Amino acid sequence: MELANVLLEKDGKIAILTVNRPKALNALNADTLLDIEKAVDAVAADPEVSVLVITGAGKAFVAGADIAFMQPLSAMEGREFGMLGQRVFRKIELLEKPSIAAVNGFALGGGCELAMACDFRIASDAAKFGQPEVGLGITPGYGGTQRLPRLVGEGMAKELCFTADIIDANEALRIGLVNHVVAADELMDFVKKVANKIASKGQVAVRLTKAAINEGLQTDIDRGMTIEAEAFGLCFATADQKEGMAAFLEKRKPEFTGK
Ligand code: DAK
Repeated sequence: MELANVLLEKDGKIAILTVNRPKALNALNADTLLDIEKAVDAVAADPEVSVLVITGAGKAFVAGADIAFMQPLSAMEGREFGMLGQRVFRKIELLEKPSIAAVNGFALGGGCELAMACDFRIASDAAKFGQPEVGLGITPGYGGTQRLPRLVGEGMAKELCFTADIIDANEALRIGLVNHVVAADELMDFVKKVANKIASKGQVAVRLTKAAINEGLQTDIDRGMTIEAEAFGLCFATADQKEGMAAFLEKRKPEFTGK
């Protein structure tokens, strides 16, 4: 697959999507968003891939939506650009495989929002996060007003969005925006270790767990418990459940097939 603004590589069961416009700090224009979408579609359709990792080329993860691209847009074009980004980010969020953002540098505006569309984030110690939109006279538009408060709480999200402050990786760790901070030259190895650990488990169970958490967060606890019970029940129709429990009882490692 030929993609001009994105690299897509496979390393065993992991797909690594690298946003690759380093001269513009990987800023997202429409073509880049469309390339990300094609790459995510390819990952969704590839039975050999269990985990998606998203990172950026050079010193940025993604420095936001492309300001030069957006500046001349009409209201209707702006709406279309907004809907494109929301569609791509939602596709990542709903992907039936876990996704990890390997945040190697600036994750600002749409870049922070792209990282938040992933299931969780692991940052290098060089990473920086922020929602600088109000400084440009716009609101966060790719989920910043929705995903950030769900992740870090209302007050912290409001402060970050209202002030447009840029925070470093350790502050992002402190407020729960990222799960780990590692040295820059160890980032990809660390992320791959976590991804491989996930890939070694029963993939139907991982997928159902992701869906249950995502759906449960949008609903009340009673409905959430029903979603959980349905997911749990469904596992008993899988070969992975038979294998996982048999392997435990036989004191051996399970050999999951994802079926
Ligand atoms: N867009 C376009 N170009 C960018 C860019 C961006 N977001 N960020 C950096 N670049 C370009 C710079 O213009 C520069 O290009 P040249 O001058 O070399 O041609 C090159 O990348 C290198 O950047 P700097 O020279 O500025 O590098 P520094 O290390 O000095 O500074 C920085 C790094 C990340 C602090 C700085 O580049 C910066 O502040 N960048 C802008 C960050 C920003 O404000 N990002 C948020 C963008 S707003 C919507 C939904 C979502 C959105 C919009 C609409 N709808 C629903 C409609 C999202 C909005 C955003 O993300």
